[in-house]
Amino acid sequence: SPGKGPAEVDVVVVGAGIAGLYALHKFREQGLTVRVFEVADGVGGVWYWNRYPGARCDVESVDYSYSFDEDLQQEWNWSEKYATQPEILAYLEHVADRFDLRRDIEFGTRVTDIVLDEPTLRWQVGTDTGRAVSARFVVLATGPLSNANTPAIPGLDTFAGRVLHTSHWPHDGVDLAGQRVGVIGTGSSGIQTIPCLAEEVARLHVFQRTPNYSVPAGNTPLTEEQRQAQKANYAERRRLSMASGGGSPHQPHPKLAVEATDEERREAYQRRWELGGVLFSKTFPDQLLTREANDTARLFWEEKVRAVIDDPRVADILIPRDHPIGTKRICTDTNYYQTFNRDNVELVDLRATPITAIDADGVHTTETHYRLDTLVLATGFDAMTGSVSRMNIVGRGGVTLNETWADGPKTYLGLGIPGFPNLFNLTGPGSPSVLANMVLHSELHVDWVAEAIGFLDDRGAVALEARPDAVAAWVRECADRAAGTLMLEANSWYLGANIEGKPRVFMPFVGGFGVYGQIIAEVAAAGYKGFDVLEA
Ligand code: NA7
Repeated sequence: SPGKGPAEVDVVVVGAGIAGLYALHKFREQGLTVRVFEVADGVGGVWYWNRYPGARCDVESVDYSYSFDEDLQQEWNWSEKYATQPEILAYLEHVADRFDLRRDIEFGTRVTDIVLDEPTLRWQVGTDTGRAVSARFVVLATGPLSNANTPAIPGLDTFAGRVLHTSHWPHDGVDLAGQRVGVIGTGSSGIQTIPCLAEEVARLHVFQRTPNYSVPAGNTPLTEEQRQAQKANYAERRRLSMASGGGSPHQPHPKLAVEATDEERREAYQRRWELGGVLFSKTFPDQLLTREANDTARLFWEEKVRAVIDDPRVADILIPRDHPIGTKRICTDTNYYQTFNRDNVELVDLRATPITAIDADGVHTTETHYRLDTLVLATGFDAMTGSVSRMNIVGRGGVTLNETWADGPKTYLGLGIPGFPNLFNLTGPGSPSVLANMVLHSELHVDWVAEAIGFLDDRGAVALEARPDAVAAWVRECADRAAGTLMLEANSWYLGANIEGKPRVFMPFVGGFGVYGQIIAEVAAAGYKGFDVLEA
């Protein structure tokens, strides 16, 4: 509330999700004063908000967990291979308690303004509760997938039933038994929730605009024996993850897909299929590099999926044709395609019959009116820049970050922006971001920022500020690396393509998590090459 808490700190952290919690812990251990502002009433970030039925992580729980504390990783017991949202939230609450984090977090508080005081190079941080704090450093831990996208469908606000967004699911749950329910959206969230909703509701209409590739998650409970084996091997598992393409320890096949024999390919895809989940898109190292390699994976996938869908016409609608497999994040599911064999589920192909409007009773397409009691929006996020762009961030000369990024986000290493000294954006554009394991990525970024602050303090310097030439070179490098892959062939949210009017820029660094970690470590070791070190 206004007036409470310190008026000056070393670091303000925005957001108490995975990155923000670790940032608070790390900086505090370093002897810095830290204040965290969080909109929600609790910790957890996306795992606080995304409570829809079936919400689960698509990275294995043993990997999608903090590595910074050996006792924590040895003592926490994950119950399943892929943890559910409630379990991940319980874990993050445990971390908050264990490291006594809550005393420096102000909940229910949205940061609205972050304004540079040029003479002192301090940041003035303002919030919607009236609390204001001045800080030397600002760390944005607002998350790349946190700003919900609600489609502008005419009449949406006239619908008489309940409208639920997957990322703002009611905390006390919803009873949908006996209802006619519509789901708009078939990305990861839709694909996870549709099989669960189908079992609960009387009738489910799935409104699909673009089909996605989904692979069975292969989720299973973990036995005590499996947990012990994982824990015994944790150090090696982490080492491999930190050096890997995406932050998990699994290695791609030693051959290229185009070099392997038919039999080797089938075997490799089959093994990954059985392993389950997103790693299918990384079976071979060239799978996202050439169409020829990609097609081998796509055709294997299509055969598997067609085999479980009863009606071939329904299968035709569910199979993507617009993009190579893996160029949008692969979805992972439990019985998604089988759900369309149920009598109470109907797939509506919005490519053939687009939605024209919503009225009090339901959804109109060009062909039919669907009467609904509840409408579920699984329509995703204004990804990577959405949450940052909602804050009024003002740097040198009164120039805002939104003005600076009007043609798309431009950074040095994802971590530095000229005109915005000592402002660090975690896991955002210009870093591997959503292409990597977000927990290890958050740790990598927080550790880098902590070391940078230590570097400044050791030499009595005031600030780090990225140089424009370094930004230009990094932006070019990111674009060149993306252009060398198939990633530009999909209208994905990596490119901002899901939000009308958003500049089309491929935002993540595609060169791999391990490679990126090396690059930012080398920059630090070279005395923050590409940054100006500003002395008092
Ligand atoms: P996504 O992956 O962005 O999926 C959103 C879905 O909503 C997608 O199928 C969209 O179709 C659909 N959508 C969005 N707007 C509309 C309108 N106006 N009409 C019909 N359909 C629409 O979000 P998720 O939440 O599923 O997943 C995001 C990430 O979170 C995921 O990759 C994981 O990493 C975690 P479209 O493809 O645009 O035609």
